[in-house]
Amino acid sequence: MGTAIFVSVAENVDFMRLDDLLSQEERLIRDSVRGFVEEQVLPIIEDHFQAGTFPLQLVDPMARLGYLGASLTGYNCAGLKPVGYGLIMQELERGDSGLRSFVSVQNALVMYPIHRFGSEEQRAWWLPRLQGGRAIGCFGLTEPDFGSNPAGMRTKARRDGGGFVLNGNKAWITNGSIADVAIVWARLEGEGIRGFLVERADPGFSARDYRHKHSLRASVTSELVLDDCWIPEDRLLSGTTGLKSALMCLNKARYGIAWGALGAAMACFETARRWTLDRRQFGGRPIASHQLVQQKLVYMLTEITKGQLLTYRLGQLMDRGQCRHDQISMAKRNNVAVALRIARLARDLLGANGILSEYPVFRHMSNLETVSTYEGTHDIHTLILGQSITGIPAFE
Ligand code: TGC
Ligand code: FAD
Repeated sequence: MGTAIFVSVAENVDFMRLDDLLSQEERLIRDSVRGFVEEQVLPIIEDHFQAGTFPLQLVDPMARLGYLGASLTGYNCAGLKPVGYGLIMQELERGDSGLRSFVSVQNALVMYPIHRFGSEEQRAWWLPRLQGGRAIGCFGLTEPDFGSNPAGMRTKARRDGGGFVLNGNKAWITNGSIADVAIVWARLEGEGIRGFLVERADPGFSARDYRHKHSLRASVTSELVLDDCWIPEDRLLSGTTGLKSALMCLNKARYGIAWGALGAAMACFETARRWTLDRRQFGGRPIASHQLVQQKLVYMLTEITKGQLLTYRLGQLMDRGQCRHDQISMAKRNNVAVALRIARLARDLLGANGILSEYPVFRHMSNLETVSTYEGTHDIHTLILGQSITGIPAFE
């Protein structure tokens, strides 16, 4: 009996038997993405992380496996329910946060806004290309002086003959320089914040990569420059009606991050558990036999399990169309914070070996520093929840 529990915890990090709640299709999705990550991601990801490059060769297989646009319907998209989509994010981030970021951005921040706010022509042109990995997208909301507070954005658009002229800078944009299309949020003169489709070859558009990052190294991060960038009239996402439209996209991405962070945490927990059972100090007993070490492992598994229950329930609510944005904030805030703490504890338990690239924990730990900041920092989600509890916004 003791051995059976031991084995099940080790294999799935599924202490509360969440598997029993998943449909057969969801279990298949989870296992298939896990297999993809083990076979095609883990053997190459560390080299890409060290080199500071995104593994572009994975885009085609991920497209074929249906990960791009997975939660959308029509246009070749898989039409998965939220839990199935979340499991894809979990397993991809078990590999690397940079890979999950790529898929998050393509799904939640590029395909979703085109699907939700675009015209039929925009959907028909872009969605099959983005789904098939023949086009890559990015999402430009943040600016150098407006990160947590995008409402202050300075990027402007004005109507000009049969189109728009855009001016401004977007900062820290995932996939920026490899994107064929950027969803750019700008203040349209007299009309408020709207979303625009800017293409790579548009005159006045350019992208410059950030170099020497210590985090999310297997991901492209760029600054976008819009210098009198002219785009035709049909590039407006006509359904966008203010900052709220951009925030709706963030909800989708934050939901995926809440699942993804658990994948990184599971990888760290599994590594630490194996390590502490093998590693011997003081009289030849495994370090896992010491109470302080067990306490750390218990913390890790408990927090992963609580995080799993949170995301599963969120998925159910999203499926029923009952999910509020403050509920998503709670899951993003909690799961990323515990994942970061779990990664740091795993690094600690591996001792000196914890800093080696032979083990994934330091990579996950440094990635999770970014994940804690993007899509709303930990403290911005604290304030969102504070407002929801008290009715009082404390942002200013
Ligand atoms: P506020 O006045 O509170 O709200 C304006 C309107 O929007 C509504 N709203 C939301 N609606 C849907 N979803 C949400 N999450 C919403 N949050 C607010 C709100 O009810 C209101 O509606 P209405 O009908 O009353 O007009 O807006 P605010 O300007 O005060 O902003 C609030 C705040 C601070 C929470 C918001 O600005 C925020 O979330 N800031 C954080 C910024 C952020 O998360 N940026 C992410 C950039 S993208 C990114 O990081 C990608 S990483 C990609 C990767 O995975 O690699
Ligand atoms: P700031 O807003 O300057 O915050 C700095 C600190 O101040 C934080 O601790 C914050 O919590 C705190 N703070 C700010 N306001 C308050 C307040 N009112 N009360 C208390 N504390 C406060 N953006 C995109 O648009 N698209 C992308 O694809 C994208 N990808 C990214 C990829 C990477 C690798 C990174 C690092 C960032 C990315 N971002 C992207 C940007 C990200 O969303 C922002 O970094 C984030 O929203 C925080 O903004 P900031 O960095 O300007 O920090």
